[in-house]
Amino acid sequence: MPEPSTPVISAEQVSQYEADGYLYLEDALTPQQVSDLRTVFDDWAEESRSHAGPYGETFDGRPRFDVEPGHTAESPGLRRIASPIEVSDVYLDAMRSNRALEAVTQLIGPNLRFRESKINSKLPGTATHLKYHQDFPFGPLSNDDLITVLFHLDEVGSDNGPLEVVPGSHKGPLLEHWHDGVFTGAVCPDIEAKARKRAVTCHGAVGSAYLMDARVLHGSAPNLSASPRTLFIVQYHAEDAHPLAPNHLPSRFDQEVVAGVATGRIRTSDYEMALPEMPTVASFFAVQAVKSG
Ligand SMILES: O=C(O)CCC(=O)C(=O)O
Repeated sequence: MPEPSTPVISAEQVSQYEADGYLYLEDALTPQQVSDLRTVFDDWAEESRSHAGPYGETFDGRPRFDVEPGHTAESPGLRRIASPIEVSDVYLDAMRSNRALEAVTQLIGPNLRFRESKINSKLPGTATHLKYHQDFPFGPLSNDDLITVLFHLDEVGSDNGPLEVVPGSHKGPLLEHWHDGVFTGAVCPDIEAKARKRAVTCHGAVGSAYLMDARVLHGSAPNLSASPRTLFIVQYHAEDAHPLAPNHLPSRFDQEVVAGVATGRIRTSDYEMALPEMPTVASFFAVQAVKSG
């Protein structure tokens, strides 16, 4: 790891993050990390061929490996791996040590905790997409210094289902993710339609990452190409932000201090929102599909 005196991001990049709510970081992972992470993922994708539906088990008893409807041995649709750090030391080590984590210390302070991790995979020809949402309403904390880091394990272009973000939306309100008494995990269609007009697509090289404020409105389209799109996604938050709702991607590493020290303090920020609902299915891909049509 570079010395603290060697900042990973410049003052301009910090200002850009504050204005837009997200930042692109090259070389967030080393080539060796990418290669190791990919090898483990490819084995999991291969293994998924022998399962007809979601399988494996997480900390809270839900399936760890989620496959999309239509998944078959011939045409596998592995779309989500919950908490891969619990079943792979390669993923655990990458969560604990990467350049994006150092950049996060520059953005929200030196003391950080880990919150959750997952892999979102869009294999070629799969239909899974993500409706627009903010991450914070899924897992409120006492303050909103929560950053989602999306690591690219594949090159991401405009047609393999890139992340779409709405610049500046982190400065707007926390939006409603409950509709007609149901936690859909998505904003309402009207808000999504307007947001899409302002959204930018997040392309990137293998090993790069996007750092995204958890209040940023975002989603992503299906993969229409012959190239996979695999993201390793990790959330880090300020050490003095304490959870106010159960973690929907729980793991035994939840709340691990991954940078700096434990201060024993609580800091609050001023916001109001509805409590989220814990999913009973394998992932929020399924929640969004079932509950918002
Ligand atoms: O996979 C993606 O493109 C977006 C990830 C995301 O927004 C999520 O999983 O909450």
